[in-house]
Amino acid sequence: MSINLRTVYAFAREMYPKTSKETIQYGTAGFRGKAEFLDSVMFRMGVLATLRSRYRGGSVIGVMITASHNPEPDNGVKLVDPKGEMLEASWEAIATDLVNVSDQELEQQVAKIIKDNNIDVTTSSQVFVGMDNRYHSPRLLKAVADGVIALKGNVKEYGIVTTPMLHYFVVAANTKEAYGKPTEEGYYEKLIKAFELLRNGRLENGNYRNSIIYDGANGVGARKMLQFIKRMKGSLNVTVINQGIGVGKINEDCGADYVKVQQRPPKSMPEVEPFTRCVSVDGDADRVVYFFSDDKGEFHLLDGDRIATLVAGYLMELVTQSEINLRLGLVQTAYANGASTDYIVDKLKFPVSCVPTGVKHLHHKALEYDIGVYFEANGHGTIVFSDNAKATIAQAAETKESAKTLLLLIDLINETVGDAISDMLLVETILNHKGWDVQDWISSYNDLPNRQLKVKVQDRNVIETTNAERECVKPEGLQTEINKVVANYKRGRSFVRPSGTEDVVRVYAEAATKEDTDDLAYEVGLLVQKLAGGVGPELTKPNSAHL
Ligand code: 16G
Ligand code: MG
Repeated sequence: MSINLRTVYAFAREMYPKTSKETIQYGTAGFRGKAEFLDSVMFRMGVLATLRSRYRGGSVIGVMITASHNPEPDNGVKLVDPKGEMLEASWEAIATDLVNVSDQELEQQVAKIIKDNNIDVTTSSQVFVGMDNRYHSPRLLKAVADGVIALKGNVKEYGIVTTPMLHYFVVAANTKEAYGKPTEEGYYEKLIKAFELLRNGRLENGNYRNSIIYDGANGVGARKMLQFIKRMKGSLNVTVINQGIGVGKINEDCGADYVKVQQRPPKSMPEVEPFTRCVSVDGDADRVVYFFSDDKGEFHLLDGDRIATLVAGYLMELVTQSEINLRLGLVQTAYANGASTDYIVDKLKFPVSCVPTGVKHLHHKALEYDIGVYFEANGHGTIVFSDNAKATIAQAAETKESAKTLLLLIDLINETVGDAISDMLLVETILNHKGWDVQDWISSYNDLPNRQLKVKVQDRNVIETTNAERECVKPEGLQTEINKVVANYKRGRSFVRPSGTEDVVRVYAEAATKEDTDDLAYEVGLLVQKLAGGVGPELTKPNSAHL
């Protein structure tokens, strides 16, 4: 096969010219921005994925077109490496250079990547592409596919799928189906089979009721849940709201991000009995949070930290009962509620580590354990099992029921990346086994009130952090000022970091009371405005009482 790099340039100039002069930054999870500026980015990512596939000996590379929890006009691209991880960090810089060169420099830049990485362009390559249900996604998908074709690569289009489904397809194909069949049906089959075996015909147990309200964020997670329901034979009664079919914009006033950040139910929430279990996923269904309202109408959130502690506690029980010796660990980020960390360290005696925001960091760290549980507070997470763990559990399963359960859990969990639907089925399984309702679950510890704010600044990159984002080293003096403010609040904790997905600085605060938390967040927000070049309107003080 001979490759003519002129084709790349010709395609780019004719069909995907670079229209934006602004430098595009590789964010927390790939490139994201207004859809109208992304055609050239997508085409180039098709090119890059093909090169990456050849670099990795022809393994499948995934490209997912989605802007996750962002509003509808945005879109974005996430690249998936052969084992299901996010694109290797050293290639982020390669990707950034490639999207930022002019059309005229493109051919030369591609040649440089080939040379620098010793890529044999005559070998075969395979790229899987999926997209969310934004109206501009099909156009962008075509751009990715053309990028692959420009380099004579093979492309397989999966159409509308969740991000975790695409990760699953990539891993399934690269493991020669040892992980499952790389088809949509294969994915449903694997999860539903494990889920139903884990239910073992017992649909209700103790306080656990077998029905749930599911907020699909008007995104792809809604459509796929409807597919699950068709195939589940009543093992779980799911009512899907915010289906995104006909009415409702993706993530608008609904979905996991809205529920978590606003700390309230989606706007379209129907009237339900107090303590009804509700679940929200985000626009591409890789995050999940639970919530309910009590008999006084008060809202309660069960976020990623709650899921992490529930899962970690349960896995620990099963491992202990199975009398096997495995290293368990939980990975969190600075956003983890202080109360959850205390609970897991003091009560569950589970080792915890803290890493910077973004799945790539959590996933990587979790791989250091035999059973690595990782969750972000925003509901993004999963569990990874080492080969040693899988072999040990399989052996114990010959004699121990608890180990058999563990084996089925491994099948239910999408190890390749956080998967809202798989995580939800996992939580449902644990609650069912324990006979718990939401009240039992939430009573394990009390969350510290917390608040997040966004601050607009001239250039968010003036903020630099260390110590897993818990400390800010630049601009100089900001951390010292934050420390002074934090010291005035009981159980106060606050940190600031530049967002990797939006042009803002994020402020996180927690403290003993809601009022204190709001005050602390506001004070720190003002410090950021003052010391990091704030722009835009003066920050307004949050007020929980009015939420
Ligand atoms: C992305 C990340 C998510 C992280 C979020 C933070 C992946 C697949 N997703 O959605 O893990 O929590 O960004 O956004 O890594 P931020 O940088 O804007 O706060
Ligand atoms: Mg997402």
